Parts: sequence; structure tokens; C-alpha cells
Amino acid sequence: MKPTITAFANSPDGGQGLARDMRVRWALEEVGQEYEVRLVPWEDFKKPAHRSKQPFGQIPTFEHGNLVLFETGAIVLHIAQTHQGLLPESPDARARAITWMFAAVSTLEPPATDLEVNEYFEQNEPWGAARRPAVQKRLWTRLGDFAAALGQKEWIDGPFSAGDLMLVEVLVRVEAELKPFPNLVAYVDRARDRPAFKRAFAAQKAVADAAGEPLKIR
Ligand SMILES: N[C@@H](CCC(=O)N[C@@H](CS)C(=O)NCC(=O)O)C(=O)O
Repeated sequence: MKPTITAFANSPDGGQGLARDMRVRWALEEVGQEYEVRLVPWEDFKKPAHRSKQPFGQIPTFEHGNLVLFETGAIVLHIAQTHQGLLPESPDARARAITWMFAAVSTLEPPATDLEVNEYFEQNEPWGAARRPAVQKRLWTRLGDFAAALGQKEWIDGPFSAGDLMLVEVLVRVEAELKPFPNLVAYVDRARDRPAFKRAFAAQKAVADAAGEPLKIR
């Protein structure tokens, strides 16, 4: 039986890879696991049926048999732990890869999301523009720290892992901010070159193309 994930019926980014089902699609493609997709219309996000699977009324979710998961970090970790290819065999290297997954969602993603929120939802507030430089500075500090840790390595710690997958998926959300960090730009480009990334991106884009005009969220 294939797992089923949920995704936007009509993604606000028109299929540019920013909707977070991309992370899950990409992980499934990396390990060669086929999957089904259930599209959720925007008006159903906060309804009880969807909340029973995702308490915050968000996408994506992951269902496999009786197991229902939410939170992309947890979903990607589950996929990586139940298939070969996204986590190293050695316990120490595995623990380090998982550490980077947590760094992606708990250290890098919050300032990235803060910038997105400022861009999409706060620009028309009287204080929106004034807040932006501080938000941007916090993000740049984190990006600089990560750029230093990555250095000129191909991937963050040995072969490509679920850690890289989650890190890249955060970086693509703030691509315009990566320019001062050429090694981060090259890291994202390398990831985008992976056949599994391309397949996941194409599958997500096909849904958006079929949906027509992107969802307006602001
Ligand atoms: N921390 C969650 C974030 C999920 C998330 O923000 N999903 C967005 C789409 S990319 C969403 O559903 N937004 C609608 C909302 O938050 O109401 C995860 O990683 O799964």
C-alpha cells in the first residue's frame, strides 16, 4: 500500500516548489517510494476533517495504514528511517544528520518564515516596512552561520542526507537573501540538480498548472 500525502489543491506559489509538500515528495522520490496525493482546497484547511490529521490545519500530512503524521521534519525523518538512502548507517553519522534536520526546522526556518510573513502579510501595516531590516538581519546572521558551517563541502556532513534535504528546503524559501553567500547558492543548485528533486518539483508543478490561477492569500 502506498502512503498518501496532502497538498494544496491550488498552491499560492503556482508550483514554484515552496509549498511544504515538496519536502515530502522529494524525500519519497529519493528513496523510490511511490505515493498518492490528496489535494485539499483552501476552504477545507481548518475544517474538522483535515484538523483531525493536522491539528494546525496545514499541509502536508502523511498517511500510511493507520499511521497519520504531520510536521514535515517528522514526516521526512519517518521516511528516512523506514527506507534506505536518506540517513547514514553509522549511528553517529545518523545522529548528526538528524541534528541538521532539527537545525533546519528550529534554527534556520523561524527567521526565514518571519521574513516571509513580513513580506506577505505585514507590508500594508504602518509598522511593516520599519520591522523588515531587523527581521532581515536576524536571518542573515543565521545564513552566515550556516554558510560558514557548510564551507566548500558538497553536502553538510558526508553524503547527501535528509539533513541536506531539509536545509535546502528552508533555503529555497529565502532565495533572494542567499546572494551574499555563494556557497549556499551553489548548495541549492546542486540539490536542484538531483533527479529526485526534479521529479518532485515536476509533480507539484503539474498540480498547480492544472489548478490554474494561484490561490491569493494576501
Ligand atoms: N511546521 C509545519 C508548517 C506547515 C505549513 O506552514 N504549511 C503551510 C503550507 S506550505 C500551510 O498549510 N499554511 C496554511 C496555514 O498555516 O494556515 C511543517 O513543516 O509541516
